[in-house]
Amino acid sequence: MSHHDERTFVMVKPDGVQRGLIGDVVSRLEDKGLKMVGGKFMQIDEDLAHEHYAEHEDKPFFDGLVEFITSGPVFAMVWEGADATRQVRQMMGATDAQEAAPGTIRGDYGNDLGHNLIHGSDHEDEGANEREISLFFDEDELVDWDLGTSQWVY
Ligand code: RTP
Ligand code: MG
Repeated sequence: MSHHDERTFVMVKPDGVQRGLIGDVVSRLEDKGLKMVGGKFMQIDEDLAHEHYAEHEDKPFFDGLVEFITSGPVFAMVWEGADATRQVRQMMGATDAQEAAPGTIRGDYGNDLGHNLIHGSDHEDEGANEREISLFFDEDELVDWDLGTSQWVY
């Protein structure tokens, strides 16, 4: 990881998995030049959902949010690149998919506020990226590799 690079946590939510959009989301991040350094297809249990969304515990939508995020498998990922957290948030678009700009992932594919396809660490919440990465991944599940050194692709 070069000194200006940052890692961020990204997840295709159950609605995105069910609609077959894992590949599209991955493609967009690859096309942007970000680098995947971790990924796993998994089922989030109640405990992990509560921990991941702890900041929303007191909100009226919390129970529905936990129910949704545990309702089917997700694809959890770690992506690396310059300013990766902010870049991914920009590509995701607004939380409410109906308000998200065309060209953003939520704007192009998302249905509504609750079902918005993708999660990305909050860039305004200092350390959220590292916190979420360690919640979902062990250090040995992350791969340090260099996009620029393949001898097979040129
Ligand atoms: P996320 O954490 O899932 O990436 O989304 P976000 O940062 O854009 O939005 P956040 O404020 O963190 O909210 C987390 C998720 O809760 C659902 N939500 N429902 N019913 C409501 O008023 C409401 N507000 C938020 C959304 O699914 C949002 O992604
Ligand atoms: Mg959030």
